[in-house]
Amino acid sequence: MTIQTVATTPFAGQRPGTSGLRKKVSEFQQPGYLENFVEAIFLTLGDCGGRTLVVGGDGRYFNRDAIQTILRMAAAHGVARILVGQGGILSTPAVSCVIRKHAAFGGIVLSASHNPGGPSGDFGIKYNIENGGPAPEKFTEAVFAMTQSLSAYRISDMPPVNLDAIGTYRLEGMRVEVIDPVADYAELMERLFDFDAIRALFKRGFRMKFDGMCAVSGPYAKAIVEGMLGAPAGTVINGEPLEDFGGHHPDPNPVNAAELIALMDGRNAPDFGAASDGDGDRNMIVGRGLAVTPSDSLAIIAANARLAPGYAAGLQGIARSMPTSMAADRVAEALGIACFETPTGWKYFGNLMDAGMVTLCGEESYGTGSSHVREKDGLWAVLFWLNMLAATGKSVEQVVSEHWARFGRNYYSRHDYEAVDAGAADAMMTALREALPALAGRTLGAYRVALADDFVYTDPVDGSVAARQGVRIVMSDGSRIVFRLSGTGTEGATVRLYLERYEADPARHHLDTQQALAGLAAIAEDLSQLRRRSGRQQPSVVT
Ligand code: G16
Repeated sequence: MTIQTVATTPFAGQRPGTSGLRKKVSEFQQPGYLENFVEAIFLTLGDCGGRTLVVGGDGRYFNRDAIQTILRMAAAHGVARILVGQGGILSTPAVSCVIRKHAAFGGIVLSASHNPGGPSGDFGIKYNIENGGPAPEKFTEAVFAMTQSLSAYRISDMPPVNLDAIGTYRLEGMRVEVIDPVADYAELMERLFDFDAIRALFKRGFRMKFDGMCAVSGPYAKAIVEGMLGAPAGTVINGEPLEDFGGHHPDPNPVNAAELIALMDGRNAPDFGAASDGDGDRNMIVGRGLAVTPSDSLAIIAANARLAPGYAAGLQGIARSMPTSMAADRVAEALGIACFETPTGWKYFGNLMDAGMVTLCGEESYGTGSSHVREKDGLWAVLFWLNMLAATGKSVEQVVSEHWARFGRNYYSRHDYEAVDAGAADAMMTALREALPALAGRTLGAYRVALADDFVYTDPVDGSVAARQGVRIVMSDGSRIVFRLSGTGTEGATVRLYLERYEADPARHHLDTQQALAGLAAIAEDLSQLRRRSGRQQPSVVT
């Protein structure tokens, strides 16, 4: 075995987005494309001698090939020990858990999350730092800069490692440990939640369906929900990770998890439904005939946190991304704790959690999590809900209605316009930004604008500033319209329009969401001319 230095030239467009580098598989398959990005990570990390790294992915097409390449490059860069999930599988929260538990230096996560997989789908790669969370922008920008000046990468010619057999291998002086992808994570979950109470719930005949969407969370849900918690076999559906996710779009929202929604809307629906995404960090919570919005889920978990043993001491604080509804803010106020508003991207929560300023974090994009790891965590959220239902004996619908009755309801919806011409999307954002200074104080429909700006975040821990994080128009009653461009799409631009309206009166808590938000949607269209500019008469996806 020898270590080779291979000449290369930079590829354009290797700047990581909201969550790592996500591109079409075909782009990643170009000779040197993955290698260049991985080389840039290693060069940014510096001396890797004696270090431990974690590697795993969501099992999508190209996962195994990418892992073998990364192992050969890690060996060439002097990494001492590398932990790999069996079959190349590790959910994103499990990577975070393993990094923390084994005091690794960091980890490489291979996933394009909720984006479709397969040869014509997407692939992705990101680096997580030693706290288990996504690398901050300072690091990702350094990696990008490095990709633009590379002239060579280093790689060993060692043979492929057998990823399917748990065990330890030695290659080029590097120790490769193929580990059980579920064990460390399951042990952590058992410490956080009241497994006895959940077991008793299932014993009483409680019925649940967990949709693994043919992605990574199937094995975790089977081991924990069916295995450790005693839910009947068949509780987990679409539980085998497939390289193309069975052709599905593994994004747990009511549109993409239509099979689960139909089950939960049907006669004889189970008591509880849940789904997770490609890499296991997103979640959707569903009651009978009711999909809980992620923003509500965060607020409800926060309000009931003490029911779970791992959170019995209370919360330090809550953080949500800017476009996420303000439902959690009301809970934070009632609990007398801080609520932070950050840009979109889980990486922005890391500092707050490390500093002990927040315990719970959540995003409108079906992401919820806590400081138990430094990623959002789909199955964790599902277990939190199970714990809550077991402890209260209430149904999902009851929990949600009672929450609205106590705190009021934040009607909320996101309209996505996908694969829009990038120039048209940029022009729309530029026009909106230019219109902002004249908006404050104006009356728009039934609303008066209290604040109109392009969100700027100053991290309270390290003072770093993230500007241009989304145009927001906040009305005097707290209703909001937010526009931003997605940082995770791989085709053209995805325009996201977020709408939110607060309703205190319980008599008006059961309106149709889109109707409740129609006035704000009309204002948003007037301001942005989104339909004309995008050439679309309606959004591609409404959640
Ligand atoms: C990633 C980020 C999330 C973000 C989401 C959507 O999630 O980790 O913080 O909310 O993308 O981002 P955007 O609106 O820019 O597309 P995931 O699950 O894709 O890793």
